[in-house]
Amino acid sequence: MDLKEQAISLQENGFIVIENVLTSDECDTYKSMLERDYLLHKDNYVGSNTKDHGLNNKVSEKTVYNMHNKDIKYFDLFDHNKTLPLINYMLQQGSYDNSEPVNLLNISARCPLQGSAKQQLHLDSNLPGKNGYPLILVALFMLDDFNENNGSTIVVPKSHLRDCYAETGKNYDDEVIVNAKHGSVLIFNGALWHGASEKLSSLSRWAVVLGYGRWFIKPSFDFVRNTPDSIFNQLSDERKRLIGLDTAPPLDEFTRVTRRSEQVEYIPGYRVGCN
Ligand SMILES: O=C(O)CCC(=O)C(=O)O
Ligand SMILES: [Fe+2]
Repeated sequence: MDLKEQAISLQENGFIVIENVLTSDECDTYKSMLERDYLLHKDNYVGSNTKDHGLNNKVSEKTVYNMHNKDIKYFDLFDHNKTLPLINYMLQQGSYDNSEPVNLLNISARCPLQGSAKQQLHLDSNLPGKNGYPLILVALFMLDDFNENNGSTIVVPKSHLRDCYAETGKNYDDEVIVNAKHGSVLIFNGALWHGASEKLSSLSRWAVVLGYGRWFIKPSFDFVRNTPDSIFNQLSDERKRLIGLDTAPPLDEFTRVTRRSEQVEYIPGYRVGCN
């Protein structure tokens, strides 16, 4: 499928699977980086006490956040040439001249553990989709095989066109389990109902979950402040923009009066895990 065909399929069904994006060696490399980063940082995560159907309860999964500030190699996923052109195309549609910026909003990875329950079907876009332009797209890189036993992601095709949320705890007849080989990427509209299935096996199930959005949507973390100099100094301008360093609001009217900036913004001095 060429990009236009992929875009049509994504628009119609709300998701698409692209196979063979990563080689087995690349998957292994990223998995060992994630295991390393998880062990390095997990003891310092703050907990969450929000009431959100358990989605923020991370006791039965390994999670790594903000990979952009841990290893520059993760950027090769962020701007992968088999995924980013489609994401940019979809998320620029309808903006002025179809050309306003797209940037990462969420950069995380998860590995549910054996016994991890089926996730509540949910949206990642905070707003049901109904016929509008997509606001957020998620690229879920499968670093392990996804199958019925291994907590594959469940989607409800075309649910990004509904104007409501999935009911709490309800199973839907039109749920589809997305089984695919490691190295595949599931790209879905943030308004699509989805969630990981129950994890029965003890095998690893790492997924890198990247949320991309239109520039005016708030990211999950403050990338302007949480990127270390050692990484910032190696990034191309394009990569700096991809983490939204040109779309953060200005401090005040004496600093800048446009919401977007010609220059990237950056606050130096951040040290990962030392705050
Ligand atoms: O890991 C998955 O299959 C989906 C994860 C997800 O939807 C989420 O964490 O928001
Ligand atoms: Fe999600």
